[in-house]
Amino acid sequence: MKHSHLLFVFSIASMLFLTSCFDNKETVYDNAADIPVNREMIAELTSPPHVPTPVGKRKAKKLIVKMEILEKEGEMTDGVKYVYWTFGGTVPGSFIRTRVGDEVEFHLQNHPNNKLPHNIDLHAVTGPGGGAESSFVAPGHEKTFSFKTLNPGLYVYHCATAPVGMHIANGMYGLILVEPEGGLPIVDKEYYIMQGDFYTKGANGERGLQPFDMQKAVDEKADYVVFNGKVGSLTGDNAITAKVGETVRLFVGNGGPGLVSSFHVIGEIFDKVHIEGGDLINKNVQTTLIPAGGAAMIEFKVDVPGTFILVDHSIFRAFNKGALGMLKVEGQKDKKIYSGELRDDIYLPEGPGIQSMPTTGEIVASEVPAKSFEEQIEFGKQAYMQTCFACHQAEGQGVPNAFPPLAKSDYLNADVDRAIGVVLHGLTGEITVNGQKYNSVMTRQMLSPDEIANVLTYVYNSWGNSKKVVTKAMVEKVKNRK
Ligand code: HEC
Ligand SMILES: [Cu+2]
Repeated sequence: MKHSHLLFVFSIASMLFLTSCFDNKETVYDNAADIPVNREMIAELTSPPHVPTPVGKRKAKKLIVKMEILEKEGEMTDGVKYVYWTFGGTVPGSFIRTRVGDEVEFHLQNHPNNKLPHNIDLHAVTGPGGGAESSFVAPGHEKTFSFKTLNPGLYVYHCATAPVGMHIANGMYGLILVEPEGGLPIVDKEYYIMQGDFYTKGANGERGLQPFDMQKAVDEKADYVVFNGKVGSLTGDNAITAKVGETVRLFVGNGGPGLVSSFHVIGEIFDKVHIEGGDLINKNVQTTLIPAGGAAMIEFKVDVPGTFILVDHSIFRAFNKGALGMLKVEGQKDKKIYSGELRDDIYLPEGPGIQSMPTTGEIVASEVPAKSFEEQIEFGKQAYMQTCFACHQAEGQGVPNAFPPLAKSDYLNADVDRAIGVVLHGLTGEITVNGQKYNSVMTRQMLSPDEIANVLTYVYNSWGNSKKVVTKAMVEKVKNRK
């Protein structure tokens, strides 16, 4: 009897407990301005390509953001220096993660070593200048203002101090995310990427400290178009990563100042895109347009391993100006989704006659002959970069299973006449280079004897090869041999 009595009391208690839980259930506010904030919290800020912890189910808070402006020298690409103006020391600036209803207390600090005043316009702010009017701050000062996040979405922030274009061009932009009530759906990996265009006095690649070029910026003739402030910020060891089967969310912004981005990931289809960073979701997208001063949230599942290249599909920007990144995916292959190369057959549309690789036909020398060893190397390098490079690669390293290496090639170094013959007549059939078998076709290279001598001298004197000098006479001797 006693037992059942106890059970009864217990069940009443738990019912009361449950009811009180339901009473506490989220009140839905029609107006985000009415969402109450209770506690205070220091915002976690991260530098690209990282993002802070998702808001999840947390309640709206008073969120304290401390952002320090730093003017500092950095590297645009190898040997090219640039003085960046930054929010938080990086381009783009620190990522700010909030939720709807947060009351953001923003502290903008201008480091005393800086030379200029700055301010901040956050597109997530409802108010004059997006905060710019209240945040204009001189070096050695700190300005504070606060705002309530009313609309969920992914927003750009940037400096809006005159000349505005110049402050943005120097790297003063970043992203602030306002998550909806309850947070965005959970994914496995999240990354922060922002495109920007840069204008330098010297042309692309010109070395040294490069000052900002106002005229090029006005003309929108960018020397560099990059992700995350510099060439190579997301390539090689800096690549972002994921594992097969994971879901990835990219927070992609475009700081401009001048160019619109056609954001694309080679070999991946975006399952979902929050267009322009808002609520509207488009599905199954190949390339999404990201306006200057705009953003997009991009989600996809990675199904197969490999290196997926992130580009602005205005493609010269990717391959000539720097707008190229990498997502490296590791895991099991899935032949159902992607087979990989199945076979490589020789395709000769002109008929079998071409297989003999004709050796006749005069080639007119296109250049004055080299007068010295140095000139031979110089001309040879030019010829290499124009013809051989496409297959044998910049450092002569070749491509596994396709193009044999010329760097430290035992095949090359063993027999100079044979190497001359390869360039003169082409090569087909199985060969072994450094222990690896190749069975492919190198077509005859349309070069004059002088050019062949130069290019082979360059190859022999590069990448650990045997330092032979090849002369025009040596090439003619092989050519006239029947
Ligand atoms: C279109 C691609 C292509 C181009 C362009 C090309 N090669 Fe090759 N090369 C090959 C292939 C493929 C082989 C291997 C052929 C085989 O399997 O029989 C090869 C083999 C060679 C070899 C012998 C193997 C070795 O690794 O030592 C030499 C030497 C060579 N190429 C030099 C050159 C030079 C110099 C140029 C530029 C003037 C050049 N090639 C341009 C594709 C190319
Ligand atoms: Cu500024």
